[in-house]
Amino acid sequence: MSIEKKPTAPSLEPFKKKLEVIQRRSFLKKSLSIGALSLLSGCTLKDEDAVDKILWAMSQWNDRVQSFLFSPDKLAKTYTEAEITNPFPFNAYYEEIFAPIVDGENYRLALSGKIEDKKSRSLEDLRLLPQISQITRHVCVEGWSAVGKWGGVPFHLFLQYIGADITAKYVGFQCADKYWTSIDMQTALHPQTLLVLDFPGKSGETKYGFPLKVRIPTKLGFKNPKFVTEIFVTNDNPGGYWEKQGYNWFSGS
Ligand SMILES: Nc1nc2c(c(=O)[nH]1)N[C@H]1C(S)=C(S)[C@@H](COP(=O)(O)O)O[C@H]1N2
Ligand SMILES: [Mo]
Repeated sequence: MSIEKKPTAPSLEPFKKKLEVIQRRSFLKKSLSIGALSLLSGCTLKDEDAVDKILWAMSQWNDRVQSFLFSPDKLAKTYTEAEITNPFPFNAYYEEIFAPIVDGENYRLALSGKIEDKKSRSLEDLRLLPQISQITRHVCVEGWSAVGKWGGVPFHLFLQYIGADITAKYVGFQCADKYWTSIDMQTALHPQTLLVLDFPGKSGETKYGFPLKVRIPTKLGFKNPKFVTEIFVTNDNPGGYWEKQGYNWFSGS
């Protein structure tokens, strides 16, 4: 697997249709009356809950279609140092001043689920593994994107190192704030998916996810967990913070 290989198509293209789908869905949610949705779905819907169920079902259909289209060989475009966005934007479901500050010295990454070696790992342990750096574009559904540089351990190597069951369907991430998200195993094994130890911004800046983040350039921004405290491997879809509120789970290529 070559990490250096450059893709032939511009990376934003594959995102565009999916972004439209997500935007259309949030538009639907705001504008469609319960009555109209009842007509569309052919059932009688009485409350907001029922509307959510229909949207959720639509999203799962979408996931199936997208996972069918997913090509494990497709690489996200990489950029040059000169193209890096500076300063890199901060985003979270809260204001910047509330970003958690995790003590790196006492940090231990918890491992659970279908993993052979569940011993928790310190930052020192993780630093012993092979590392690469990568300059890619982060695309947020809120309508902005930015080019950033992240360094760390290729995630497929990490999964191998901890003896993860790669026949399992999902990898989930729990974070130091109340955030969580999850990805399919194929994406977890993608050559550009990175267990991030080196972040954008000035040295000592923690808001971009210190001490651990997972960078997935083939996925939308919200699928890229920051301040990761636990990684788990499972066959039950763990969903996620935004996914639970209706964002499309697959959200990527
Ligand atoms: N722990 C955690 N991870 C998170 C989020 C969050 O609120 N908490 N927000 C997500 C969203 S929506 C985006 S766009 C990116 C923002 O990352 P950045 O601050 O490095 O730009 O983080 C993602 N990962
Ligand atoms: Mo985002």
